[in-house]
Amino acid sequence: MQRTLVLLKPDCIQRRLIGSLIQRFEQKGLRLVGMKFLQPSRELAEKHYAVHKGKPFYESLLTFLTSGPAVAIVWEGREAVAVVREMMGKTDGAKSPPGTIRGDYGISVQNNLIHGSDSTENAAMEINLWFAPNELVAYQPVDASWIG
Ligand code: DAT
Ligand code: MG
Repeated sequence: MQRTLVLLKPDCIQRRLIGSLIQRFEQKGLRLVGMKFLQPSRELAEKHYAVHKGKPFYESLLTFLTSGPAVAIVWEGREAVAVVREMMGKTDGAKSPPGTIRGDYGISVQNNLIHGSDSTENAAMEINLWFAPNELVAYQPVDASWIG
């Protein structure tokens, strides 16, 4: 079973899309392991997007991620990293096909509603960055044998 980190970014919260996005992942069969609503600090945003430091959009990206509250979620499931990335669509909302989250709700590159880890290694790092171990809840879903 894989775990992945999802962030519902400040535009998602301001546009009141939290429930719509969470519903998609629930319905897909991913199981909720951790969830928190928080105001990301500059320090946390810098660590989260360290890989993009030096790029032209870096400063603007940090300003955006710290511009308001966000929701951090850990989802678990079979192939969770790839499943979430597929459901998100492409980075640019304008190029994301209908049916994907960014394709259905956005047209911006930067304000693209959601972050999802892009590898199992980065997922582990990002989960560790946004959550303390005791904020992740292990349990046995009663429908596990049906969901796969
Ligand atoms: P993704 O979020 O699809 O994994 P990424 O990791 O390459 O994309 O970039 C992180 C975020 O940075 C992305 O969600 C939006 C922003 N970003 C990426 N490329 C950009 C660009 N060319 N101009 C403005 N913002 C950009
Ligand atoms: Mg990325």
